[in-house]
Amino acid sequence: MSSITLTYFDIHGGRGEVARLALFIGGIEFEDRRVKFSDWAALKPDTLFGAIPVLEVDGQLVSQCNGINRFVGKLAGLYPTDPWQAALCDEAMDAVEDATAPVVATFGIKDEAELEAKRQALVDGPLTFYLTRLQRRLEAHGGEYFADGRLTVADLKVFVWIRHLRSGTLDHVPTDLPDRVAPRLVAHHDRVRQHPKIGAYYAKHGVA
Ligand SMILES: N[C@@H](CCC(=O)N[C@@H](CS)C(=O)NCC(=O)O)C(=O)O
Repeated sequence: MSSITLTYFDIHGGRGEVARLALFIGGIEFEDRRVKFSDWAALKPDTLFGAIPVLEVDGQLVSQCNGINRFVGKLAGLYPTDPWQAALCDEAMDAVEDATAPVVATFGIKDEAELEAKRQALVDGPLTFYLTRLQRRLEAHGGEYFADGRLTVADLKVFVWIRHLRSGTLDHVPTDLPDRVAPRLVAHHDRVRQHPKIGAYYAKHGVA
């Protein structure tokens, strides 16, 4: 039995959330090390690439969220063994990363008018684009799952992303954007949310 620690910010979302969910679904014991934003500056220089999530397995460290998702997905039985299905799973996870990068680039903009303009450009550009294209990929695979005809880490990744977009925590991004642009991704989100283990996970953390 390996000793596993996942280090990520103390939020119910973001790049570390998929691994937390996958480990929980797989019934794999791990230390959920949650970093407060106020503690981050002190910790950052000691991380592998100055960023989290970081996974520690039996004293060895690895970073990069989708690599971590693949690793824990394999442990938890949530990653395809078939190479083609694995590629489809990776495609969806990396598309979410592509969609996330320009949003992250707007974090820290202090000028409200500039932030509004940049977020509006995201809504009209990459966010609508990736929502539309991911919905198309979901439909191409039957409409229920992104790969392997079953729940994989790709479904968890898209679920966490859609939840974030609808959460209202991204100023100037309308919370109904996914509903308007990609209703099948919202239906997918709702289905994943109803998975008994996902329900149990958020009940445990007191999240609605
Ligand atoms: N390519 C990395 C990106 C990791 C990353 O940028 N993480 C963010 C949180 S989601 C972070 O650590 N931000 C704090 C910082 O860069 O100082 C991955 O996929 O894990």
